[in-house]
Amino acid sequence: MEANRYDAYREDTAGRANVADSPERIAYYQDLARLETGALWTVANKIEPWAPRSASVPVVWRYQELRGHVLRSAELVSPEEAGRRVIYLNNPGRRDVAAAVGWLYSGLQVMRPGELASAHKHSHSALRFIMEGKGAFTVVDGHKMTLGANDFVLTPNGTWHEHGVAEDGTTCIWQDGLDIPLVNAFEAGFYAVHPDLNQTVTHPVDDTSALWGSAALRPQTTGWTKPYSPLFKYEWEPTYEALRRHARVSAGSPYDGILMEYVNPATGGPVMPTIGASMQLLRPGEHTKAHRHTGSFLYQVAKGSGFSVIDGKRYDWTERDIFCVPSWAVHEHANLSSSDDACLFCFNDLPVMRSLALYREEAVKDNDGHQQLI
Ligand code: 1HN
Repeated sequence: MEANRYDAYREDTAGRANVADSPERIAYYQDLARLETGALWTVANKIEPWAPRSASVPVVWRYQELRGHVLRSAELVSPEEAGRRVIYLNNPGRRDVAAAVGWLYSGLQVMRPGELASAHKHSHSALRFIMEGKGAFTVVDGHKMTLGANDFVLTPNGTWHEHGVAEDGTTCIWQDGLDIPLVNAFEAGFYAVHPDLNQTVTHPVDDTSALWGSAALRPQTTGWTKPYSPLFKYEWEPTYEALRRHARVSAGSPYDGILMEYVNPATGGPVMPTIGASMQLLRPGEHTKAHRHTGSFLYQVAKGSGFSVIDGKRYDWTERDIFCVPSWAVHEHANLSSSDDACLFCFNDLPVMRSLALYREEAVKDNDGHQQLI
């Protein structure tokens, strides 16, 4: 790892709290505790670490292990009973707040043909990434979006949203991603059920793609001022095509391969104020160099198979698996196929890290930029 002044003094207590206990001091701490106070030097080294120490651990949620259980939920409970029929991902280090990684929540939601979940809104921002099935749709503030595999759809903070699957569709499974732990940590969560339980579709189906979906052209007349992307749906085909076209003329990043962020077409900024998302293409045989940065990242394998090395440990993945990279964990990704691309969908809290000036990044310099396996 690159020499880092935040790491370099890790073993050194000079300049940091180093106060030995004595009977007199312990009695003093007890006096303070009775007054709901404490001496900073007893906790300073813990509450101000040299560098981020994530409570989240790297995890791979394997789709082949989970899929049957997700489908079984559709036999056990109805959308009417459950509100949303979701199996959520529980990071072993963050069970207290139902987080998949850091301050991000995620789950797998299933709906059968003809089912419709009621409309609600909340101050949590949400997204879906479609895993399988035909005929799924989401309605966001009266805009209906039809959804297929690898499509990505937003239900931003404060928008009415509901989901369903057409009568002639098939059972659909998608990944939900929300900022629930973050918003709840800020104690800013609100939730409301739609007064009519379901919305009226007030716009032509898939109109946001027609209005906003021309990648390099921004429409003049829409007057969009909300803090999230007006393009609620990002389809797989143009996303994959954009990555492949980019790869033809660019080497991309040594750390990420070809990575493109989904953007708000009105601003060029992230899709939502608290959650960013990207799709990344690893060329056949590509193995990226290792780096680490702040922010929490949840990946879904949209295509192909490979592995990631996270804090020195190898995690293999294949299509539809979900895995996380906690803040400041060193990571590198590899595409195991010598003939086909691998694509990783990712959502993250980068907009929060960046807007609060907390983003920091560094590369692994030794060992030719790769981690030694432990
Ligand atoms: C939500 O609105 C959905 O709309 C799914 O499908 C999962 C988990 C917590 C809070 C809101 C959805 C959710 C959620």
